[in-house]
Amino acid sequence: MAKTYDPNNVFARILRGEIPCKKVLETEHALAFHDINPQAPTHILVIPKGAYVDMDDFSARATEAEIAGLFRAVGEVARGAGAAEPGYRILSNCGEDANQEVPHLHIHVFAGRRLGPMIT
Ligand code: D5M
Repeated sequence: MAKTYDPNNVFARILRGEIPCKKVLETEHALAFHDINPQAPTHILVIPKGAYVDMDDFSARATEAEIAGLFRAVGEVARGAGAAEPGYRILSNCGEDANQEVPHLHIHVFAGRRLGPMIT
């Protein structure tokens, strides 16, 4: 069953310009901004401009252009943050078991320190 998108979630409001963000990059299909509660020296969120709840929803419904646009933006952000060397981590929480807080797909980009082992 398709997930219902809440148009008043915080990232939808950022996309509409109703609340501010510290913007890193904006393209036709994606917006990147600094996480309000950073878990690493660099912690950026990259989101699609379309209304998608999570990776399940996005991978099922998004157009090829939206998918390419989001992942090009993730790559550009990670490189632009100077994160490509010596490394970075990308992560996306999906649903309750992953503790997804904001129901608009977002890709976390972490960099700038030695990251711990993968959390499961
Ligand atoms: O992560 C949701 C992330 O969203 C969490 O790291 C805080 C961040 N967040 C919440 N509100 C804002 C605003 N207003 N600006 C920037 N970042 C924000 P999740 O994967 O859903 O647990």
